[in-house]
Amino acid sequence: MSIQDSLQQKLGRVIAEASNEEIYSALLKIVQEMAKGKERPEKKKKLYYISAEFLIGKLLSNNMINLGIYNEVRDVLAANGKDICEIEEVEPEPSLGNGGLGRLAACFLDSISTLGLSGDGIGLNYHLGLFKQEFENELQKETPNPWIENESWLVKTDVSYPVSFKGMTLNSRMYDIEVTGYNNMTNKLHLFDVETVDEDIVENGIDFDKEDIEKNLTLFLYPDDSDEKGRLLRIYQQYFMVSNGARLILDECTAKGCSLYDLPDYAVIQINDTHPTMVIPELIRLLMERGMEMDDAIGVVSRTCAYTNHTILAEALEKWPLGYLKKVVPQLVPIIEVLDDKVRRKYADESVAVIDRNDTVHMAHIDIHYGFSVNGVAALHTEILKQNELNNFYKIYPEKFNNKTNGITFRRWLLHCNPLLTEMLDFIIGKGYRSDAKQLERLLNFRGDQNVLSRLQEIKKANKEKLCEYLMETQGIKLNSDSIFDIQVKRLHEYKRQQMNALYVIHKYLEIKAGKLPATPITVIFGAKAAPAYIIAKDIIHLILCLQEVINNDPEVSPYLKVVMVENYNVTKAEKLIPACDISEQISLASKEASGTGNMKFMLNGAVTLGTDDGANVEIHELVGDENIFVFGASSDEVIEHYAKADYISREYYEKDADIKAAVDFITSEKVLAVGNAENLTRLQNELLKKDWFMTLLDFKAYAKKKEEAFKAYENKNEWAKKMLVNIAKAGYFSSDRTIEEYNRDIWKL
Ligand code: GLS
Repeated sequence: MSIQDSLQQKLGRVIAEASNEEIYSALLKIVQEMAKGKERPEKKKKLYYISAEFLIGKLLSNNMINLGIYNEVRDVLAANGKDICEIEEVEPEPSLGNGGLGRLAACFLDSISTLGLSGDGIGLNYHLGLFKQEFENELQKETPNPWIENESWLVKTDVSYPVSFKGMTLNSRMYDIEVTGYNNMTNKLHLFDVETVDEDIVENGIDFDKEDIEKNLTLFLYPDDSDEKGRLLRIYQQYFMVSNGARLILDECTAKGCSLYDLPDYAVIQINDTHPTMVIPELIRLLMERGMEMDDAIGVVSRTCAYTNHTILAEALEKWPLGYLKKVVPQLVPIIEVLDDKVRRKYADESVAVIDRNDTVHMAHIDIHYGFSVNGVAALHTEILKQNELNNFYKIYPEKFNNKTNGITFRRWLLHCNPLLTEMLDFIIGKGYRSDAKQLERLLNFRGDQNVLSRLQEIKKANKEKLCEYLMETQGIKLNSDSIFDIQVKRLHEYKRQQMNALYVIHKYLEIKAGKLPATPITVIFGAKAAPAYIIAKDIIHLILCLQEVINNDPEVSPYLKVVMVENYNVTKAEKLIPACDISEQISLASKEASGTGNMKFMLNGAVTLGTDDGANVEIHELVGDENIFVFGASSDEVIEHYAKADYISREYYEKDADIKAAVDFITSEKVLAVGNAENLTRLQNELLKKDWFMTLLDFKAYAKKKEEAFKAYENKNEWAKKMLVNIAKAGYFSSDRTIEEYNRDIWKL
């Protein structure tokens, strides 16, 4: 049946008369049926990717692209007076992730299916997601982000397990989302839920009773953990996720005839960061329950589990007091004690213990000792793990350590988000790059082709205009599409240094006020959510919103400089921002950004990176060469040395440099205080002057200088277009298909 016919059949009437909502739900059903028809036949060995986050984004268009029906649907709709973009707007974005780590998991599922590998995701079905960000009085306000509707991608299954906590058992329910690969088969994302969850317990913003586990377990991703109740809730969530996951894995393997001792031949479990670490003791416990000796169980599990490390920030490497585990999952405690005991018997080194002298359990240590692989997510990051952060482990297990540089799915981050560029690429280099990303390099042959260079500029301009329209509609902000779009969108964190970019905005504002005008107007765009309990991050958002107010309303300055903070930055917004970007801000303090994946998305869409030699920026730099990237700042070695010597004093930079002083002082100037709060602004200023843990002032001058260089280079339109072209052409390496091939070759062996 043609798309037109099946759509009309589902609608029960002609397309032209149906509402966008009706068309969306009819398409959803058509796509689900098609995806189901492509479900992978069971193979002996399967990968289970366990993750607290899967930032999957809207699914309709992506699924239609992967099923090969997107263009046909678009044309049928258009012929009936309907706009596919408006249908896309109807779909709520599932809010199941926070940042790069969650989006990576989603890109991986796409590539696993695209490569025809057998692999499912396991996670939780958070009803209210992370949170929705609203701006009120120049401050971030958090509200619930409900996304589950009657008609959704979630398919209720009959899988359910009783999960026991101390003094309580909760019955789970598994929901599935089909994940269809590009021109290939369908795997599943399994999301576990509790039927007793109750959204009505949430009041004024995102507050709720943290002790009412039956009702709150799957409400939010990363509930506030600034108090003990919040931390216990996270343990409840994590155990619920892994206990369900572990049972599903054992059930599926036994159904295939696996004798539990052969588990590693049937299953490989990729532990995405430390949130799912309890899957290790839980599997050991379940195997023992099924009659296996403990030592055998430990051996089997250790050959099944592999761990990915995504950060060196101490705050993100989870540690739980043993007392918390006793309160929530006492059944795991004796197992974790044995795991610790075995380590202590073998290695005298206290730094590699599972349970330290303060009775704190180091989750990553469990993963490293009792998993067979430990990988970092970019070359530099893996080196830092081996030589610094995890050096004591590397000395024990050199063979376990390996690097898997992150990647992104080109289906979403090129084909879907940038149809104009896709069309141009199809036309000049052929469609082969869609499944073999390396073929993008063919674009290099067109470096001297004036038509191609002009077309690249036209496409960028068209994408900028589209973004302008969108920001006008959604936030009432008027932007100039002829200005330079300088974009920093990512989670808000001091190490990512949005505050450094904000200081630059102030610097530029002061320059313009003093009569020094930029050759081309500049638009600086931010988008970021701050964790609700992260005070300084929220102060940085406050500063940016104040600057937006001050600068955009200053008639002397706003024709040359504008600032925008995009509200509720998410995947949907990323898809609109990234194709419109000229300068991609990747300015983390060197050594701190494990990889970054936004950097790859921007590059692929023809933005030029302004960044430090950090994370995957290092690899981008190597690929595109010095002329096609703007790199500045202290190197990771220098930064690591500063930390080791504790010799960085931010105030010295402030005192010896007039530009730095002026920018920092401006934070609490009359102009800013007229629109903002003294408390937030003073706190932020003090943080910069007295602490500045992520060395903003250290790199500020180098940053400002490089940025000027980038702006100057932009003036030569043709040379800039060549830089765009080289960035696109060299982005092939960052396809998540390449990353997944490497995971499979070195770790999963499916
Ligand atoms: C992160 C890192 O901060 C990012 O650099 C990285 O790209 C991402 C995926 O590997 O993982 N780690 C983390 O805790 N959140 C992230 O986004």
